Amino acid sequence: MPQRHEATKINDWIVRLGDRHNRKSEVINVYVSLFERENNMVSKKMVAVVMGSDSDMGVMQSCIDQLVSFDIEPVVRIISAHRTPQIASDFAQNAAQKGIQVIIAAAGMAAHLAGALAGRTALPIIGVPLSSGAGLGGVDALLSTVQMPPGVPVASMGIGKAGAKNAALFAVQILALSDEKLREKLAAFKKAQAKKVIEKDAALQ
Ligand code: RP5
Repeated sequence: MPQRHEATKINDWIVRLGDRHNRKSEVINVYVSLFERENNMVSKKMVAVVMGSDSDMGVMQSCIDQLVSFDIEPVVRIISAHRTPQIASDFAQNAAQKGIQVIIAAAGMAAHLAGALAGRTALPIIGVPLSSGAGLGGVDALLSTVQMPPGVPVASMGIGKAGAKNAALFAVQILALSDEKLREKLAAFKKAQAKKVIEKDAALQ
């Protein structure tokens, strides 16, 4: 049975090939997903974490770390709905064909990234509103992310680090619907989390 890194290399190669032959990659990606599932592997590229600026990385690292703790290595991109709108549009339009199943989009200030991506793909978009130094403490980004018009949903998390971590967990929950290994990891995560609270309570008694 091939090791995980070998399968990842094969997957990368197929995606590169797929870029050249467009729709063929959709079919190939289905086979890669089945192969990975058969071998209890989590695909490297099932989740994308996109942020509006490198200044968002300080907070979004916690999202990436949370995904990695579930053995999901996300595609990480800096893409701005305002500064690089064409790249944002191309990214959203090509994401599904590259095997991405969930997109986490984080931005501060007038945060249009999650909504702009949602307008260009049917993949589930999880929005993370961020607080930027020049903004209104993140409320500006929260309202921009959460108030989507009917027909173009974005699952908005809370502001900042808590929202970033929850975005990762929400992505895991979506993927876990069709992945038994992830379901087991989620159950273990919840159990460990509960244990910590119980221990803290016990320490006070
Ligand atoms: C948003 O504007 C970014 O997501 C970031 O939170 C904020 C400020 O960006 P920089 O000026 O730091 O690049 O688009």
